[in-house]
Amino acid sequence: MIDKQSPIPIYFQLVEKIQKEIEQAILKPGDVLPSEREYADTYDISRMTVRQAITKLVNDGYVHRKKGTGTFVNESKIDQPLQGLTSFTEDMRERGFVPSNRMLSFQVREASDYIAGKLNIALGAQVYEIERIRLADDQPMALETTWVPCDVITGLTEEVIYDSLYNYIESKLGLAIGSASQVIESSIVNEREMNLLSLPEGAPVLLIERMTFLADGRPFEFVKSRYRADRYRFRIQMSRS
Ligand code: 16G
Repeated sequence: MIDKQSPIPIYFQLVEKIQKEIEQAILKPGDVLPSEREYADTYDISRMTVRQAITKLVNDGYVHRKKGTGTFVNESKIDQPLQGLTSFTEDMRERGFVPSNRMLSFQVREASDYIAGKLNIALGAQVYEIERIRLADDQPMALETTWVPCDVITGLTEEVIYDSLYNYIESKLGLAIGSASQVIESSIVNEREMNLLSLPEGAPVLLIERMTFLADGRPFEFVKSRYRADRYRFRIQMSRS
C-alpha cells in the first residue's frame, strides 16, 4: 500500500513496490506493466507521480518503454558478488548461461605511457591489446578491453581469447592468479557502445577497471569494461570490525 503520511516520497514508494514485484517474479521479464491510469486509480495517486516512478525504474534498468504499446519488464539483473576473483566465463557458466565472445580486435602493440604505468612495465614494452564483446546466451553483456604484457602471459592467440583468458593462464601456463583491485563507476553509453551492446541512447553502463596480479605479485592484466547496467548489479558483504 502507499502511505501518504510517510516521509518517503509517494513516487518512491511505488518504485519500491514495483521493484519488489519484479524481484518476487510477480512481474516477470517481458510482462507489460499496468498503465499509468491503472496505477493512479489503484493507489489513488496522480498520473504524474506514477510517471515519475516509472521513469526511475526505466533509468535504473528494470523496465523499458515501447512507443505506443506500454512499459515492459526487463530481463532480470545478474547479481554479481564482488568477493571472489572470477572470470566472465566462470561467472556465466555458474549461472547456467553459455558464455561466448565476439572479437573486435586482437593485436600486439607497444605499451603507451598510460598502459605501461598501469602494468608497471617499460614504456614501449610489448602488450596484447584485446577488445571483446562478452555474451551470455548470445546476448551482449559487456564490452571489454584488456591489456596483457607479452612477456608475462606468453603465447596468447586469438583462439585462446575466444575461450577464457583466466583458464589459459591457470590451466595452460600453470600460473596462479592472486589478487585484483577494481573500481566501478557509472556512465551512459556512447554511440559506439550503444550499437555494440544493443542498447538505446542514454542507457546506463557500469565502467569497471580491474588490475589483476599473479600470486607472485606481477601485474598481468589491466582491463576496462563496460557492463550493461540493465543486466548487472554488484553485491558486497560487509562486516563492522
Ligand atoms: C572478467 C573480468 C576481467 C577478466 C575476464 C577474464 C570483471 C569486471 N572483469 O570479465 O578482468 O579479464 O573476466 O575472462 O569481472 P575470461 O577468463 O572469460 O576470458
